[in-house]
Amino acid sequence: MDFKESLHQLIEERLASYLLVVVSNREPYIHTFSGDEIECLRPASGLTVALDPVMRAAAGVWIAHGSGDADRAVVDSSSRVMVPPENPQYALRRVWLSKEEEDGYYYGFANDAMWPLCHIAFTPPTFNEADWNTYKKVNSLFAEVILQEVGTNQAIILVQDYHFALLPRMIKAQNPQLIVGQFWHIPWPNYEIFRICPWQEEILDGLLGNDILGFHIQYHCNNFLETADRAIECRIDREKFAVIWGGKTTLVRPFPISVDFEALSAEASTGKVEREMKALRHRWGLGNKLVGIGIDRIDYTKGIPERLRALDRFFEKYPEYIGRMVFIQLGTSSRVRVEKYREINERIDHLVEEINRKYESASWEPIIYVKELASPVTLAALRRIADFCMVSSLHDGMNLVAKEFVSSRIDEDGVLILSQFCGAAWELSDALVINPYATDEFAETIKKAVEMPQEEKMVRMRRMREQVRENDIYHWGIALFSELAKLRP
Ligand code: ADQ
Repeated sequence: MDFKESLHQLIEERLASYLLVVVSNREPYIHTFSGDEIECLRPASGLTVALDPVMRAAAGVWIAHGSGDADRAVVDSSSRVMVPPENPQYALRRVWLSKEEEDGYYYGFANDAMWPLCHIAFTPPTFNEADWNTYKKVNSLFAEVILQEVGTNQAIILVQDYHFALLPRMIKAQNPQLIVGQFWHIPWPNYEIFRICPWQEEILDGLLGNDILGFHIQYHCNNFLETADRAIECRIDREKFAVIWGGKTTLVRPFPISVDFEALSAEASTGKVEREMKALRHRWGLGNKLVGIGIDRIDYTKGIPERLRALDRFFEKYPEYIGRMVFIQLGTSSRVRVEKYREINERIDHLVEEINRKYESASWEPIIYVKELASPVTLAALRRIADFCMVSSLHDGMNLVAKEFVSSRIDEDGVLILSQFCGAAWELSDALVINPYATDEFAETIKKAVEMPQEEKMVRMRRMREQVRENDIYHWGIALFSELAKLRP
């Protein structure tokens, strides 16, 4: 039986009498107007891939911020719409936020305080009291909706991410019978960093409302235990890996997230992807040049300037590659209402221009920077035409781009250059692991990647594919839901 089926079975057999509620900021289905028509979009994220089938099997409720411009047009009087549209199986309950609420809670506290606080990328958080108050307000708004949806049912609530640090305590205080788990998709920093947060105790108290708190890797779990130990008067049970606070226990566990390996592998060999590979080669005049790729949401944590500097150093030291190699950086902008994001966008623009000007000729430039949100087919084609893929995050919970690259390489070719500061580096030890801050070493690693013997490339890629196949997104779901199932009385 494959992991997908086992996950269904687990939900049907062990959690059947429970209402399953997922809470996330981002919705799994977004309705938008396209002329007079309403379109339903599915944001491609690992989380939706894993939890959508689970929610279908469990006929649960997914609660999320209704952010599409046509979202209100399709819901019933309780702000619910059944999804997926073509075969409705579970309820999507939308929570409406005003522009001020979205600014303070999402762009403000979540993305301008919690995000930089948890990522050690030397970008200081902005602690704004008004944003913090809005964050609290929005967390309580979601808490009310959850309690309303649950009513008198037995329920398992699975909260997603750093947008809802206070929510678990709020719902547990109102209904202690609920089984509450949270998955934290980003790193947890060490105590020296976390203690700069003026509201550290409230945040920890909120998170310790969970029965289970999951991170990607053990290292982040350890940081969390150390933080709790030093910041509040709790007890740490190192045998059980748990925090005891106010007489209640929170288990802290690693659940390394992943991708749908089989689906990505199958997609990579389709005619559509192969046609797109040809089209991309033609569009960028790749000929027989060596091709490196980077695929990112533009964020200061992703180490994009560091990657560009390493490329600059590579061409400086090894001019024989001038004209023979191109690096394609695909970047989609995000959170541009936050100043730090506008700054990183500008920095990258300048660096690309500077490096291209330094090395370009009439018929070639070293960096092709494409600012677009690419389709799954284009992404798969790009991953397949690459000789190497660079993932150089300064700090990252997991980084799915690394696992997607490996999953698409059905030819077992291609080299992954991977930052040691990504969660993925703990699993993909056959990548060429780099420190993105060490520019010279990074440049040497690019050389090693382009000169790696074919046999070595294949051995490494085969082993990485095995690792991702054995630990796919369904495996993640099984691990998480098995732990939640153990908490039933
Ligand atoms: P993110 O910070 O968003 O996720 P990541 O895990 O790398 O980072 O996922 C990014 C996703 O966006 C990938 O699926 C990628 O293919 C896609 N993507 C990036 N650029 C794109 C583009 N230009 N066009 C189209 N798609 C693009 C957070 C944490 C991570 C953690 C995930 C999941 O920061 O550490 O791995 O959640 O838990």
